Amino acid sequence: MSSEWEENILKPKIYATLPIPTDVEKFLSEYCEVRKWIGEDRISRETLLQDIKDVNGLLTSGIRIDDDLLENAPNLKVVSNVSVGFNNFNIEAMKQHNVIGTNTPYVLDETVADLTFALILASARRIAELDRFVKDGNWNPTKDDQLVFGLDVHSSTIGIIGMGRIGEAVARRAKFGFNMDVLYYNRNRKPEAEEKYEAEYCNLDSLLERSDFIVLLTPLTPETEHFIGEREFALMKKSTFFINVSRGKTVDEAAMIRALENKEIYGAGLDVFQKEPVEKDNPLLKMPNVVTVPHIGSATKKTRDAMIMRAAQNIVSALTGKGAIDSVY
Ligand code: 8YV
Repeated sequence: MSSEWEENILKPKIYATLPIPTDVEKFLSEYCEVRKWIGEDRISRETLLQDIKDVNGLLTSGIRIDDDLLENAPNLKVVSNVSVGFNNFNIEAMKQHNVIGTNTPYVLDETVADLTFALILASARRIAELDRFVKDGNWNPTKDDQLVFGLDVHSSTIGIIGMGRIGEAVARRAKFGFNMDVLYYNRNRKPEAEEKYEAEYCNLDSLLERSDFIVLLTPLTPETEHFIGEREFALMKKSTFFINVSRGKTVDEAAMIRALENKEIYGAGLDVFQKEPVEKDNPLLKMPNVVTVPHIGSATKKTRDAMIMRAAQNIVSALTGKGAIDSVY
């Protein structure tokens, strides 16, 4: 009967760059020797490259997986993202090094759709701005309260760019929760969504011209970098709100700032930014008609726990060859 020490020698080694709940660590330890970054701050690139020299699996999120890292980890077989987005993967390099890449789809769809609607409601009804207004003691008796008027969400038109699973969850809330007309633009038609939510497929320009709320939900790829820029903002109505819950770089942020400053659009709700954390002097942070949150799309305990368990299952399946995995290529 081999000792635990011998068993650990036999087990594949994995490295986690983010905190792991106890039940997930227990699950992983059954199959792997688990090593983890225990520093207070985000792990530095230098330390990471040092620590993963002999590991077989990497459990992470947002870390750039490129040739440099892969050269440094010759035994690496799998990188498991605790996120549905995988723009941090250099897929060609991973293929070259025969390293599997996995993500965490499905488990966050509803949570991200909730946050999307929170940004729609908060920007249209000026929740963040008026919360500050009240807390700063500016609420005084007035004859006419037009000062605090917002715009209606119910019965308006939503335009969803990127009708994937999260897009459909947003469409469902829009149709059945807010009696909104649903327009969508996507690489391919979604007959089911058209059926279920009376979602109207239209070309990008038509969606941009007709929508009261434009929701960007495309993954970040070389094709979608700066997908929304000067030309697209110029097509939008002056009463339109722009909502970004995808990635900061799918938008030309400078063009968005100009569109807001020139009142080409009415406001925005942003979960993601070109640079994260966003720079303290970013003009967006000074605009009362822009609601900003720190990339919290999937940030509920229940959903993040589900994401990290799914990522753990992916890494074990990839290393043991047993069970399904959410491979991204
Ligand atoms: C992640 C996300 O939490 O899943 C994604 O693609 O953007 C979020 O759910 C984020 O990537 C963490 O860095």
